[in-house]
Amino acid sequence: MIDLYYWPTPNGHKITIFLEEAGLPYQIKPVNIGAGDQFQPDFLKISPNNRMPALVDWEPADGGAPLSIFESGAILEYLAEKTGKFLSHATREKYAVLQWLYWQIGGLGPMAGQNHHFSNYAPEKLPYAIDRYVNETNRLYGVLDRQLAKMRDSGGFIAGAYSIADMASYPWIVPWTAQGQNLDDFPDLRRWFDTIRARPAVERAYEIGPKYRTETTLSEEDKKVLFGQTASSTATKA
Ligand SMILES: N[C@@H](CCC(=O)N[C@@H](CS)C(=O)NCC(=O)O)C(=O)O
Repeated sequence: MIDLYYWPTPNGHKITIFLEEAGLPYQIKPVNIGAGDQFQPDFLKISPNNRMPALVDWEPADGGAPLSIFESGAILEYLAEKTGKFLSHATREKYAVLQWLYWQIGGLGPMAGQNHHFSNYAPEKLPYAIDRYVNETNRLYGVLDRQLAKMRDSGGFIAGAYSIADMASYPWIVPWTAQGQNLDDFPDLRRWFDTIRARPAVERAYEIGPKYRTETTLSEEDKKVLFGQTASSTATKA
């Protein structure tokens, strides 16, 4: 059995998509990040960066003691290796996927995340910051669209076959309106997005969120917990 420490955000959805696609049994351990659950000492033992998702596999692939992992990319890679699904063992195919997985983790996620922050949550509307991240998100959408155009006749997904690279990027395209983007400007991204959205496992993954969180925007209390964290403020909470 796998315990998934989860809250319905783009990074959380990545892992429920994988688990639903692979049909692995799992139980959700909700981490209400607006209420500060990510600072609970037991959670910090698993995820020292006070971020979800995190995972504990009670029956790990190596047969050893329970294994905990934080960072969504590492979790996706682990689950893919454990199940033999959505990531090839063959060197070229494997790195075709991993380069795009890391592109999402290091590029699309952080840039779109800052876009959400400055466009939707920052108390001041700072045009320079908003333009910077809306434009960078736009550039990354263009990169992804061109890659998907190349793959149109060889599987249609980011690295050809459906993989953990697609599962990582898809949840960050879902809020495209809030990111100031127009999906219709990116025809291959639109095709890919509609294909993934229609997958039954993805539909199931997105049905989990509202069981834990009905509000889709952050309250003022949530913002106080989430924004302005420093080394000393998070250390005292731990
Ligand atoms: N690079 C991390 C990012 C995880 C992340 O930023 N999680 C956010 C929610 S999407 C979180 O837990 N935030 C809690 C906080 O800011 O204290 C990953 O890919 O797992």
